[in-house]
Amino acid sequence: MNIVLATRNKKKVEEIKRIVAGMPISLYTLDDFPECPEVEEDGKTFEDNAAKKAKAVSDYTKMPALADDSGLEVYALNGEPGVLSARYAGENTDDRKNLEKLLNEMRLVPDGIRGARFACCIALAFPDGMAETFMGYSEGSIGKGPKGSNGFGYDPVFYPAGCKKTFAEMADAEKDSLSHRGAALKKLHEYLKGRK
Ligand code: ITT
Repeated sequence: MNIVLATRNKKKVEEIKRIVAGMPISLYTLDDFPECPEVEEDGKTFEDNAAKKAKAVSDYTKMPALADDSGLEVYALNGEPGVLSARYAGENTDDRKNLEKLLNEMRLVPDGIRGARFACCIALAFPDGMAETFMGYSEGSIGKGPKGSNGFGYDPVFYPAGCKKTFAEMADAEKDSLSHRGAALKKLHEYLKGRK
């Protein structure tokens, strides 16, 4: 199936491309559709935002489109930053500032209650308006300082459950086998197999 990846996050593109490498998919990106309009992410849930992005891009390109809406939910912060993960430190922010803000908010939170999970919703929308969503989670905890330089976003402070390394200290394949994105895309794979 030919599918357009409805994301402008280059790190997500990289991860999604390598995870779907074995699936019956040929991926296009928004670089192939430079005029494609931006979509406002105003949903309250990962599902709302992923479906909105996928539908808008499918509508514009007239092709099936796959979107990823994801983020970090920290239990001691009542689920923040959640759907606002990309904009945690403000509108014109970046990964470094978001990470700094998170570590600052967590500075008084003791070991033992620093639990968090990454969530990822993958949405696949079709030109006829139909859309499917697939959720994936990765449980873990937040470290006290950044470790490692692989990956992106909050990877340097996220220790998946039972691991002594952060996502940013892992090789690509190791992160993919434990990640929220890997889990959601596995469900997409099952769905695609069932469609044949
Ligand atoms: P698109 O909407 O164009 O896909 P975006 O970066 O705005 O790109 P989101 O709204 O889904 O995407 O925000 C996701 C944010 O959550 C991302 O910027 C990271 O800060 C964080 N995040 C998601 N997955 C992550 C991962 O695997 N590792 C680290 N941080 C992640």
